[in-house]
Amino acid sequence: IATHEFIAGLPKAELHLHIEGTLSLSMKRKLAERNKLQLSELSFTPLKVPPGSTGQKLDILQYKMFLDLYMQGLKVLHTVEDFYDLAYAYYEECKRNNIIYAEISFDPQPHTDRGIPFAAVIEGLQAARVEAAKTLGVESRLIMCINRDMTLESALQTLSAAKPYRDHITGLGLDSVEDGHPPIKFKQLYDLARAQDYELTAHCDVDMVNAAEHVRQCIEVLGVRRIDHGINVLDDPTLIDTAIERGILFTACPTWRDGDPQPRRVDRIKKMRDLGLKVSLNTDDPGYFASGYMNAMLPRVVECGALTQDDLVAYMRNAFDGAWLPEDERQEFI
Ligand code: ES4
Ligand code: ZN
Repeated sequence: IATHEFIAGLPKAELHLHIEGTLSLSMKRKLAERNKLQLSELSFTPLKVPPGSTGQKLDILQYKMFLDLYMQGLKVLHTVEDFYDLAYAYYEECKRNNIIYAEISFDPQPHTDRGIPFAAVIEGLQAARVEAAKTLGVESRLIMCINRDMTLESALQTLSAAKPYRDHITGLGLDSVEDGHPPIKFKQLYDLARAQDYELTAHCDVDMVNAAEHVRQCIEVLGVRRIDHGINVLDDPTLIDTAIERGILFTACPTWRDGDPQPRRVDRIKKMRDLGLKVSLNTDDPGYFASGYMNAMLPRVVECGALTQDDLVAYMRNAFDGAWLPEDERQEFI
């Protein structure tokens, strides 16, 4: 069976997806217009990688440029309805991509910092989540991500703001600019969240300074069960053993940007799996990356030789295994 059809027909789970990273240019325009926002204040620039950029230093610079663009873009989001529309558009993509289960990250701080109430963010996302389950049959959970380049105090305030909505939020994560913001900075936050029974994950983005040390801190200091990206676990053999022992799931993202010659990170993702680490495949920020949604991204990952159809099934099984679902509900998906 041809790759595209096989992938389209495969029931999928996505565990690493930033809802603000699904903002398409057309959605940005629609929301900017609805909220009567000055187009000039906001960025409508598509993400494009300059030719010939492969060095690690350059990539860190480009990663910051991407996050700037992402932080500019999310300023179109103001009302409950905006968050609803954004999330519901992703759920429709789930339906089209045969994603039957999704764990969706959102970043409260860049919204609350602009004066948007926490309530507007979570109420819009939660309403879309309920409607998508009912109308589209797409099940999902929410992950609240803390921006690690902001202060611990801001993170703790955000956890407090989430308290009235505890039932709507399944997990806690850590994202945004990693340089100079090691996981250990948030030990107190993770201890509090664990006491409140949140599921725990954190980004360890690819090729940051001290990336393997960050993976170690996530596992040993923050006590996460999953790591978003975390590919630099490969740099440290004892860490590989620890991750395998604890059954850590790595939510990898073989995405590419406009200008990248091929899917990024595929060789290392494959190596992780060959070593016996648990890995799943995800689209991260499909509104910004040229790789787009699952049914567009996965065929190219197969075509570049990194994995077979059987591998794909195994990766998807890892995703369902690592999903934050009660066992009885998990069984319905397998
Ligand atoms: C992100 Cl690719 C990536 N890395 C870190 N933080 C993020 N937030 C949204 N996308
Ligand atoms: Zn991410």
